[in-house]
Amino acid sequence: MRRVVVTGLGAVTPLAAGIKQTWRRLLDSQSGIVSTITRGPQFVTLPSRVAGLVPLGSRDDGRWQAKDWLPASEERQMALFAQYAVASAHEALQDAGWHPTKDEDLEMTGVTLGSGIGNLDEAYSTSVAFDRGGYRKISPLFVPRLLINLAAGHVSMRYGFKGPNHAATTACTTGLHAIGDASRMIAFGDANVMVAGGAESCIHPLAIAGFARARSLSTDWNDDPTSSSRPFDRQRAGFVIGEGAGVVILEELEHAKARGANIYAEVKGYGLSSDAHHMTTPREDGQGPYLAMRSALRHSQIEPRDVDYVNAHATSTALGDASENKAVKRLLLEGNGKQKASDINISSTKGAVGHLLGAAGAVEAIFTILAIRDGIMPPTLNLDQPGDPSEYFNCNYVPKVAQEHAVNVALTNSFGFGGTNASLCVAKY
Ligand SMILES: *[C@@H]1O[C@H](CO)[C@@H](O)[C@H](O)[C@H]1NC(C)=O
Ligand SMILES: CC(=O)N[C@H]1CO[C@H](CO)[C@@H](O)[C@@H]1O
Repeated sequence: MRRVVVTGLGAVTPLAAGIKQTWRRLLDSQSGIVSTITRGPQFVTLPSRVAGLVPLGSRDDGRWQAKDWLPASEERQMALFAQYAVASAHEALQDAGWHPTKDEDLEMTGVTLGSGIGNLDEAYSTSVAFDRGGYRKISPLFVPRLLINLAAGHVSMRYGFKGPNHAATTACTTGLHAIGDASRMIAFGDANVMVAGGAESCIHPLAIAGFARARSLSTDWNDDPTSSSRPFDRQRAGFVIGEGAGVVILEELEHAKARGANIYAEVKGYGLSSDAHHMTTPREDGQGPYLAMRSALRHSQIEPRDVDYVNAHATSTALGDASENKAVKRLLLEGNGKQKASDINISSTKGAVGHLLGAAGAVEAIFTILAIRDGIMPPTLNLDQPGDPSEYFNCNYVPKVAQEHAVNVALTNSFGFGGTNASLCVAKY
């Protein structure tokens, strides 16, 4: 079996544009959640008025302005989610030092980069323009800016990568599916190097209205944005929508060693499952997440007791966090697992960045990889008091402050609407 390692990281998140600043701010317990009411009159009318927004400004300050990352011509052609993806891919490729020019290298380098929602802004504004002005109002760039797989397309065009080009779209599992699938493509021999991740930017009143109607969003903390995303906390009351992108460079182990690449971690296993239950609500017993994690560990040939850290999907919803908690405890305590719940170390970084939907799995995989590299577990912000006793939140959730602890093996989870669940197992190489 060909082994797969991680050799580069890149991200744009509500904490910063760039992974170094994002990680530093996360470990400093800072929050990227802000109020949306300055973004326009429609935002003010919505029940949820908080979001994880990518901070605007110059790249030197860890902030986002497209011109620091892309030429103006490309910026015009691309949706914002694709811009975040291309910027993150650029950062990750630089980090990996992978700049191939030979045909055989270009043919063995591929891209899997998805998004959950895509360019809602464009669909909305073009619909309105078409309704008012008809055919002459439609931009020739409408379709290229709309399509979800164009983020992957732009990355391959920019660098000439001729290997697999793929875009998963599995709601909030997208980013993790992209990385897991890419690791399989390398293991199977379709590519030696894969640029893999997810991107999202749909902080549009229509998206917020839709998620609010589905009763998924936090509405209780509009006046106190940094407190609004509170995974596992007793007062959690819905997720906070966020935007950004995460991209990792995955590489076949011998290929990475031969070129002396810096190896962050190894992808050991990947599990996928489905709830087969309901469109938006999880099964209470956490059957879906349990199956995904169990299969990730089985592929990894790693015992539950050897898992040092879990980066939870936990989005700060009442049902979702409780069902994942149940699943994690069931898996890690069963058989020859850990002795007791308090031996389980698990945190949700969504307290700091909110829920990045299609980008969440990729950004959180990066946090998990950095936890392994640095021997530090990122905190769950706003965890004042774990949920009520009947929820049995009795693990170590790394409340509020990062904890230093060697992490050799970690799981990172992502679950999406439609009942799709995935888990990735990464380990120190
Ligand atoms: C959980 O983390 C703490 C440090 O915060 C550490 O003392 C403990 O050993 C960890 N538990 C496991 C099972 O790794
Ligand atoms: C049991 C469970 O949580 N499964 C879920 C997988 O992911 C989504 C979102 O949390 C749910 O809709 C599924 O039911």
